[in-house]
Amino acid sequence: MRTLVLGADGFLGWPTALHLSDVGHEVGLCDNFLRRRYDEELGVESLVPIHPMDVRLAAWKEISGKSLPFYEGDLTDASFTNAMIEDFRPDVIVHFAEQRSAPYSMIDREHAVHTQVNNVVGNLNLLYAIADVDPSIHLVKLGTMGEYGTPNIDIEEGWIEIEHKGRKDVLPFPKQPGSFYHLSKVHDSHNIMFTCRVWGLRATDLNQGVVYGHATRQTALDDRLATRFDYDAVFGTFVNRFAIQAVLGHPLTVYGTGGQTRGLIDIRDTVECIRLACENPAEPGEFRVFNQVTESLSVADAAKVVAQTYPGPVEIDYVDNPRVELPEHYYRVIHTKLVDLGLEPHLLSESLLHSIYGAVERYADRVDVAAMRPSVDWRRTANPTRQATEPA
Ligand code: NAD
Ligand code: USQ
Repeated sequence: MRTLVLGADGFLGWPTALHLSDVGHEVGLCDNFLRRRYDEELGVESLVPIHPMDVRLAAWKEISGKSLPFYEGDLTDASFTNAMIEDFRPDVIVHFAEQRSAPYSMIDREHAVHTQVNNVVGNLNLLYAIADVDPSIHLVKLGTMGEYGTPNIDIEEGWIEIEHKGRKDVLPFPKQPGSFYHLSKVHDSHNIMFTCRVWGLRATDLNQGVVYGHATRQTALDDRLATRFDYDAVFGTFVNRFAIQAVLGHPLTVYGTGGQTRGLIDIRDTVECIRLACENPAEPGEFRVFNQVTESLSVADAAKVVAQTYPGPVEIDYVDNPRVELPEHYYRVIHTKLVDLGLEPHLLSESLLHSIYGAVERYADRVDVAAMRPSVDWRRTANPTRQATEPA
């Protein structure tokens, strides 16, 4: 199977490319290194040192004997996107290549516009390129559980049967996203669904929960194969951040009461879910949705799991929530489709001990404590003197 991984220099794209290569896919990679530029903009770095792409690829060649072609370019450049797909001729495209931080998208107008243009235009160019070059290519697209928000009913896998005024239909599950980033994913989902319905494309939208963990079987083989480990207040996600705070002996920063619940998934399960989606493709014309989570926990309960599993003392701090989100709510996610395909999930308590604390202890001296302080507020106050600026 020829598999093109877009966003292959990122936290998830790199380990996924290695995992698929390891199990026998002929893998091609694409990235424009935008994520590395966000680090420069924000003045932060991955906790675990990451190597340049040429070093990563040379290390994988040395270890596995496999050469992976790399396409450097930007999906918002339509001619680059078309040419890459024409050249690589994939059976399946795994699309990770987006701006993925909710706080980054909420910094100001400039960052909201950048997020939506980068994500929505890149994805739209990709849909056109697939339709132009080979409509039978299966698109595996990373969506997010945050597209659904936190409704007071069970969250189905993409579709819900509704009875209204005596008539029934199966319709897309309602979306109530919580940031301009999450909104960009909803826009993507609509564009993909439309092209499946109208052009007959085939796609799997993976509504993934918050990913935690760091090492996969392949990235653990050599330091040069390590993937990034973000912990700052803009790109870091809460479980990995809590693990760092525990190791450093700093209080875990639970926002608000911590009653907000999220779907979670271990990075080792992410790479396996992608394999399962690729190897069991959607039918032509089908827009398929999987909820890619393995368990749901409130933020406060996740902090308790960290406190229980870390061998040292752990303090929990309840800080003002900089986000606008429901503090307490019902949350039940249906997530059976990937398990039906064979996924055997890891659970958070076991994962923390497996790899996260070890990685943090090894690189604890690289932590910039100030970078973990919440810096982006969701609320907006009127300011008629504010000047619009253009993206750099
Ligand atoms: P990441 O930022 O580490 O990786 C994304 C990669 O895409 C980066 O290397 C970046 O340079 C590249 N990229 C961005 N825009 C591009 C463009 N226009 N052209 C080419 N390359 C581009 O993010 P990640 O954590 O690996 O997440 C990957 C995907 O999974 C994202 O779409 C994200 O929304 C989704 N997701 C992530 C999580 C999570 O917890 N990390 C959870 C759910 C969904
Ligand atoms: N939170 C804390 N303390 C912290 C950081 C976050 O309590 O120090 C809380 C937030 O208020 C939020 C929850 O933890 O309720 C999750 O926040 P997060 O920063 O860990 O993750 P989030 O912004 O939701 O985004 C991440 C990824 C994104 C992906 C999403 C999946 O960055 O790419 O789409 O997880 S989901 O949340 O299911 O939408």
